[in-house]
This record gives sequence, structure tokens and C-alpha cells, in this order.
Amino acid sequence: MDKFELVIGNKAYSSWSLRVWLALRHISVPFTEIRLAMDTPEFKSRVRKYSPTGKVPLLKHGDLTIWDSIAICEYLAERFPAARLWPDDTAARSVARCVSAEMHAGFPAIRKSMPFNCRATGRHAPIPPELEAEITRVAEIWRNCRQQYGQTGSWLFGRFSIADAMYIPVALRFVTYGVNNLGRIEQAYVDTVQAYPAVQEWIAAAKEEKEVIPTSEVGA
Ligand SMILES: N[C@@H](CCC(=O)N[C@@H](CS)C(=O)NCC(=O)O)C(=O)O
Repeated sequence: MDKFELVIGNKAYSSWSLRVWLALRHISVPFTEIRLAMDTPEFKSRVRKYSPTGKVPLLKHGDLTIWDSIAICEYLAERFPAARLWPDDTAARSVARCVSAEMHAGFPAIRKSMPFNCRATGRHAPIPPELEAEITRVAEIWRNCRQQYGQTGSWLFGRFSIADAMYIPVALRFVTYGVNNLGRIEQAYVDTVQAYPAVQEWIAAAKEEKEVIPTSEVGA
């Protein structure tokens, strides 16, 4: 099989990179990681060599280039069915796709007011009503998925799935910005995320990074 190359941004700041990295790690296929430091003078020219959008993440597999996180996850799910990156049950799979799409396309207030910064804790973000509403919706998604589909494990649909890859960076944002008024089920999900070895490995690597992007360092 052709080798996989994953182009990512800073581990400290790139939530979309984390999502696909987690999916790749889950299927246990070897891959080469190409890390491009974002917000630097050379980032755009370097990333343009790989990506038509000038954004990360991007997966190269042989001649194929895939430049969007959901498309990368779907590709991996198709190529590695044994990894069961989506739930087996049709209804659960449809819901998993809905909540994944909701994350991929939505939650602008969370993204804007709580920039991904997995090295940091103890940060504070003002919580205007639109941010509160999005936090409430995320909590509702986690609670509903765990209650309806999560009986076989501690992830949203029991086993780890693409839906978890999508929401893990949100859980880490809640840790960074101290969103701790979650219900018992949702907090248990955050605990699952924090205890996951792949997440711990990513955060440890992020802590080794030297670059600082001031616009992502908020709430100190
Ligand atoms: N829709 C894209 C979003 C990718 C994206 O926004 N990536 C950010 C990093 S998390 C990026 O490349 N930012 C650098 C820039 O825009 O210069 C996906 O799902 O992959």
C-alpha cells in the first residue's frame, strides 16, 4: 500500500489537525507527519505546496491529496473498514454523521471565543449568550449520544468513532477555558478524552513546541 503522509499545523493550536491525526492513530497505519508552523512568514508558501486551500490538515496517499478533515476521515473509514470508524448500526451511524457535520460546519462562537490551545489551562473566556447556547448544544449532543448509543464503551457511540475525533478538541477547549458546569454524563466524556493515551501524546508534543501564536493565546 502507498504510504500515508499527513500535513498538520502546530499541535498546540490546530484542532482540525488533531481530528484527523486521531483517526489515523486509531486505524494504526504507519504515517509520516509533516508539521508546518502556522502564522509564520513561510507557512502559506509551504502549505500551498501541498494544499489547494492553503490550510491544514491534508492527507497524501500515493497520487491522491485530500484537503479536508471530514473527507480524510471518510477516506480512512472506507479504506480501513475493520477499524470501524463509524458505528455499525445504520441509525447510530446516521446520527454520528449528523453530529460530526454539525461540528464541522458550526459552533462559530466556540471557535472564535475559545481558540484551540491544548497546552493551556486556567484560561477564562467571557461567555455571552451565543457562546452559552453553543456550549449547551454540545453538552446536549454528548449527553444524547452517550445515553442512546454509548452503552458499549465510554465514547459517544460506545467505541471510538469519527464523532469523537470531531468533538475531542471541543472537550479540550472546555478544559482550557474551565467550562466545568457540565452535567455528570458530559463531564465523564471530558474525563474520557483527557485519559485517552493518544490525546495525552498529542498534548505532550504540543508542550514541546516553541512557537506562540498570540491570537490563540486568550483569556490568561
Ligand atoms: N474545513 C477545513 C478547515 C481547516 C482549517 O481551518 N485549518 C486551519 C488550522 S486548524 C488552518 O490551516 N489555518 C491556517 C490558515 O488559515 O492560515 C478542514 O476541515 O480541514
